[in-house]
Order: sequence, then structure tokens, then C-alpha cells
Amino acid sequence: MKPTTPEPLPEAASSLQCGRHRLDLSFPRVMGILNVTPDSFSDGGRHVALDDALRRAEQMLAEGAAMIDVGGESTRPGAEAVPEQEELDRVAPVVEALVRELDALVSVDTSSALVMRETAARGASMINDVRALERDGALATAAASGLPVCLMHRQGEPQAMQHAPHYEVPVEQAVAEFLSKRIAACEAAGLPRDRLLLDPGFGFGKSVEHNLRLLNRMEALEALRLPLLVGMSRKSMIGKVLGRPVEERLFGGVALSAMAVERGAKILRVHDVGPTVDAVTMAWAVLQEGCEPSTNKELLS
Ligand code: 9MG
Repeated sequence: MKPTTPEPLPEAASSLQCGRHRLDLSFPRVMGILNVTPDSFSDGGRHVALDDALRRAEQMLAEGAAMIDVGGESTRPGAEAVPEQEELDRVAPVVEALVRELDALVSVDTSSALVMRETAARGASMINDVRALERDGALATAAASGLPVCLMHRQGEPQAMQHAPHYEVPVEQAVAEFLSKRIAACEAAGLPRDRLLLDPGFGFGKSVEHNLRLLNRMEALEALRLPLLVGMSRKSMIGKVLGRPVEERLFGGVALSAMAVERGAKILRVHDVGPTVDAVTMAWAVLQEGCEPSTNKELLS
């Protein structure tokens, strides 16, 4: 019998429909982080000061962010869970304002089906779930929303995930296997591949050595042929290598973003938008050996 040649896998898509926005992924894009927890933009009480959040988002867009990721529950190691209704009360007015006032491409960082559904109804354009749609109702809700979803790898829950993380197989293999299973679960639930992005989940149940190896070997995830989103901004992997507190991790984070682009990342989730746009635009120019096609910078003019 004639040997069969396996079908070549398609390339990761070079653009993504995000609600009413079409996101061009033919060059690296920056996602600005907007945490709306009471310790970020507090009005002095339990409510987020809407105007401050809006001004911060506006600044990130002016610095070249392609989208804003709004989150109402901290996923930092050790963070406490927030009741769903409280999370919704934090994020819903901000999502609504970003859409209405800035016409921004808004991603919502949530694992809650309620928050996904309600923010989609208010104009959110993407779902960013650090639990990869594993919570009750999340898969069906995300599928029904019509929005793209970022599936992130994690091991454990934020409360305890950094207590001696351990993997039975190389970390990049564990991450790729987990994400493949989640892609299959999404497809089975009616959420097609062309609405998915993948994220290795730096810092989510990983030691500093796991994180460094995972970044160095991120090409292992390129085999899954979906756009890669990464978040390393200000994380403890930078603090541990450089011995620096969170407010002194900018240069380390920018270096990691450039390296991630070289290893296939298409979206960088960061706090420091302007410096990251410059770094990834330079990295991309080197990889392309030129500054065409259009870059984040051109969008500023
Ligand atoms: C919400 N959040 C915190 N860290 C993150 C990361 O690395 N990736 C994604 N997708 N979301 C994150």
C-alpha cells in the first residue's frame, strides 16, 4: 500500500474576529491590563472609580495597545476568590464605558459564566479565562457568546498554585497536552478552533525554572497552530531572576516580551504598554528584516 502523507497543519490565523472588531495578528499586538479590583481604582469605598479606569485605558490605547483586558478578580498567587456578583459589579460598568466612550476592543478576564454572558451583552469582544473554561457553565456560555476565547494553562488554583509546583513530564509537554484537551472540549461544545487563542500561563503553578524553560521552548505550542498570547508583565519570575520588587520589573518584562515574540507570541498582556510596543515592534522588524507590514506604531499616527 502507498504510504500516506499526513495533511499539513494550517498556519495559525493571521486575524481574529473579536465581536465587531477584526484584530490583525499579522504582527505582534499588545493587550493592556486594566485591573478593576478595589485596590486598583478605588473611589475610597468598595467601588471602582470609573473615570480613573477610563483614563488609564485611554492612555494605554494611546500608547499603542490593541485591546484592553478588564479583570475584577485577582488571580495572583494567594489571592482570595471573589463572589460572582461582586466580580460582575466591578467589571460591567467599566466594560460598558470602554465600549461606549472609547469604542475599545475589550477582553474580559474571567472564569465566571455569569460575567462572560453579561459583559458580552455590554459589548465585550473577547474572553480571557485563566481556567480555560473549566468552571461550571463557562464552556457553554463562551460557545454561545460568539466571542473568541483565550485558553490558559494553569496547575492548581491561585490560593495554593505556587506551593512547590511539580510536573511528571517536561513542563512544555504538560502545557501542550492540557491545551490540546481543552481545544477538543471546546470543539465538542460548539466553540470552533478559529475562535481560540492559547496561553502557556506563566506563573500559574510553575516554578521560576518551569517558567524560563517554558518560554525558551514555547515553539512546542506553535505545533497547536493557534495564536499565542503570553503574560509575564511584572511577574515573580522577573523578580526572582533580577532580585527586584514588583515596581522595578519593567526592563526585565520588556526583554521577556521581545523573546516571546521571537518564539511565536502574537499578543503580549502587559501593564507597561508603551515600552512593550517599542520592544516588540523592534523584535518584529528584526524577524521580518524590515518594518513592513504595518506595525503597532503606525496605528498611532
Ligand atoms: C489574568 N491573567 C493574569 N496573568 C495572565 C496570563 O499570564 N495570561 C492570561 N491570559 N491572563 C492572565
